[in-house]
Amino acid sequence: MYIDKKNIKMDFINELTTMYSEDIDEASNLHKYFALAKLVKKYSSQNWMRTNRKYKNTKKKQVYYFSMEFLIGRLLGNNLLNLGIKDTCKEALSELGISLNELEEIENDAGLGNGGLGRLAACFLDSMASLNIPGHGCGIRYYYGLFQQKIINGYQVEIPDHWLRDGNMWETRKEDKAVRIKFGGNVHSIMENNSLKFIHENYEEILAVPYDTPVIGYNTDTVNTLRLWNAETLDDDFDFATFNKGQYSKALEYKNSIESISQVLYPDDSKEEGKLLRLKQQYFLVSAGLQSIVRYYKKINVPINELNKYIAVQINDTHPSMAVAELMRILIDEENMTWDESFKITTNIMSYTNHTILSEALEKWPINMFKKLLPRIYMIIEEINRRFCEEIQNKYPNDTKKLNDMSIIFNGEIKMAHLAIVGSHSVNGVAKLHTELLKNKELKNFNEFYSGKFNNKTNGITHRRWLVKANPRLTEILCKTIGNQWIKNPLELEKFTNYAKDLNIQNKIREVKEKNKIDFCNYAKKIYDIDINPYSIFDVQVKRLHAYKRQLLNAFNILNLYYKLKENPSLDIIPRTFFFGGKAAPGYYLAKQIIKFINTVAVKINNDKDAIHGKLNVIFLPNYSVSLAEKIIPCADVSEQISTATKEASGTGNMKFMMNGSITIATLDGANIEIKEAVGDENIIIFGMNKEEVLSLEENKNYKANNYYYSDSRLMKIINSLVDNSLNVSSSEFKDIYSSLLEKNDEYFVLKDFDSYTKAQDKIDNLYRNKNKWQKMCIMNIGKSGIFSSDNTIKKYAKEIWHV
Ligand code: 26V
Repeated sequence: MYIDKKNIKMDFINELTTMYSEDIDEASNLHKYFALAKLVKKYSSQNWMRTNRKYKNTKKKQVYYFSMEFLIGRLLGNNLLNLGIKDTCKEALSELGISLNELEEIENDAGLGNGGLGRLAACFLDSMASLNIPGHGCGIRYYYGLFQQKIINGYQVEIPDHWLRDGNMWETRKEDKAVRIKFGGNVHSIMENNSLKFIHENYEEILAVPYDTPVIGYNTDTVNTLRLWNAETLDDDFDFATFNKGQYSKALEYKNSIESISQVLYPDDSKEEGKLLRLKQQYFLVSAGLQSIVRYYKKINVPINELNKYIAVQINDTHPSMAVAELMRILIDEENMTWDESFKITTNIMSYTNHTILSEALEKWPINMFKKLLPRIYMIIEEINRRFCEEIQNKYPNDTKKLNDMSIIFNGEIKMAHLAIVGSHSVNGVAKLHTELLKNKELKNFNEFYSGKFNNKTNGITHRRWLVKANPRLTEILCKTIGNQWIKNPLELEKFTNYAKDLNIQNKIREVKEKNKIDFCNYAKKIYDIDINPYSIFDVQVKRLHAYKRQLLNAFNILNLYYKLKENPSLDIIPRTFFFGGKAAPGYYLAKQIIKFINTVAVKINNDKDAIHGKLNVIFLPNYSVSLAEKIIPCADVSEQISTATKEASGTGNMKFMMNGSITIATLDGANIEIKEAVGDENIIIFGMNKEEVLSLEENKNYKANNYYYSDSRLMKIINSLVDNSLNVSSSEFKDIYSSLLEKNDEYFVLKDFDSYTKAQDKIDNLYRNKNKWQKMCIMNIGKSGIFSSDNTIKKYAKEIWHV
């Protein structure tokens, strides 16, 4: 479709008139944003229809990415970019006296995810559409996204994220495609035509209504679908009038209890809590998703006993792993297929991605709770497990340890990861190291049992959002230097490495960063009323707050620098601004203390102007989100990726920074290792223990955090400041941090890696002084970042797992 400036102007004015009966002078920015969003959706609607029709007619295999989280962020800028009309639209609006940037800022983030796992799902959707892969998202339409974070007096305060308040122009409600979901009740079996049939009775039935959002591919006609399900009562028209007063409010209570299923995203990404509502959400998602898929294929006359030729389902972490049992239920109970046939089809369809090896995050459900809510699903899991345990016993007779270790049901609990592994044909980790740890450690028994099932798919990020959209200045330099083919084929970014020593390009890269930094300083002044020196090194750690990510290590190094400066005010260091950003799970007390600690350090340092002479500045950016990431990452000189080796499955922020020309300071953890392999040792700063050292300390249990405290006077001073009054807060304020280090023996080896980290930070300071060398490193990082485009990752999923 050809769209020029004239069309856009006319269509936009039309849209404003029909929607609001307002002209440009009258309309608020909110209305202008809505009118533009509606218009952009309209521009994509022909292709959306054609894509769907094509899929239906050709019956090509389609992928369904099942995820409890899709951390999409804003869509306006991204959709304009992928439609190829962003510049035209910007000019058209500007001729009408409207700033596109301002309108983009109006959009609420779709924050339907916690962090890496949810953002990965969003990047994958973008790549699938851009690569013309028939791949759709299946998730929940949470009424409240991840909470908004305010920082009040240094503490995190959570505010509900009412992102749908003003409406959402991108979604379309498809009430005619609703399905029914059954909870509770009881199951009994009868004989019918010589076979056993299962009758589910006395259940409660609710309605799942899909809302579809177009996923527009870049520079292609493909428009895929993100289908998010909304929980509703079956009959919205309770005859309230006939109820007396008491029953009326009871009826409303009932309605609320049903709707609560899609009301709120669980904000915890660290600990499994075992909440009934979460279990309901998970079943709601998989049942709605699979029922609608099966209905679709029956409608287009696909033989259901060949469903595996037509679909692939990716299970994003264990959260949707009940998909295995739900598909079995549909095939057996509703399509009258045999167990064996159903199981073969199911495992052929399903594949599972693991995103964490932290044992506290592995999902387990108490049998009693599960059975009561999902009696038929429980029966099916029991049967899957019975057959699986039989196989284990056949293979390893008399090995009870193995049997207990591998069983799906054990000790009164259902282990969802085991269900996902048994019910899938592929299990993948998200970076080389992570997959290796799964295969040789955490899931060793399973890997031995199912040789060939385990594989690696290193994560990726969409370079369209994280480079083209987030960093237009760098994009322009890249296009002028190596052409624009890299946008379609990100591996072509490699060509940029030929310019690593080109002084002219080095200079341009430096200018881009400087301009981005100045923009950010202006933004920070406007939004937070803070002054930042754009000529300082921007050192950035933005990610969820978690002990293993070690924001504390970063903060300790800052305090150390501060104490050094106090002692020697003429210490020669390059001015640095340390940025932090990230949310803590509301119930994760230690993580919240770390936020308060960072803010306390910030107050202390930023207010000590005499001692610091503008050399140190610490800023905690509130409410880290996709849209804030898009602003801060293009300004970063230094990317902090400092998790304890073996704990970060992959990380994806690391890739976003690299792509924007930041230098990474990193441990040998997750995808950092692969970034190092790509850029070479001389273009990344590595420090700290490697996996062998961490594993050996963990296994031998011979780490003594106290020794580091007593033998390193810097650490002693820093740790003492947690509990004396030197930071001007109550001495009990940080007692949990203190005890996590000295009494609980520093689980994540902050003290152990401290010395190595400070040296790595000194190295950064030194390197930055040599402008040419630094710029050369930046160029190498940008040039080598193409392999971390999610396009590459998705191509591997498509070829090796989905076979599409
Ligand atoms: C975990 C849990 C635990 C139980 C309660 C609810 C809940 C909700 C979300 C999660 C997700 C944690 C897993 C996760 O986000 N992993 C991250 O996945 C990224 C993408 O693969 C990866 O880059 C990060 O290293 C990994 O931490």
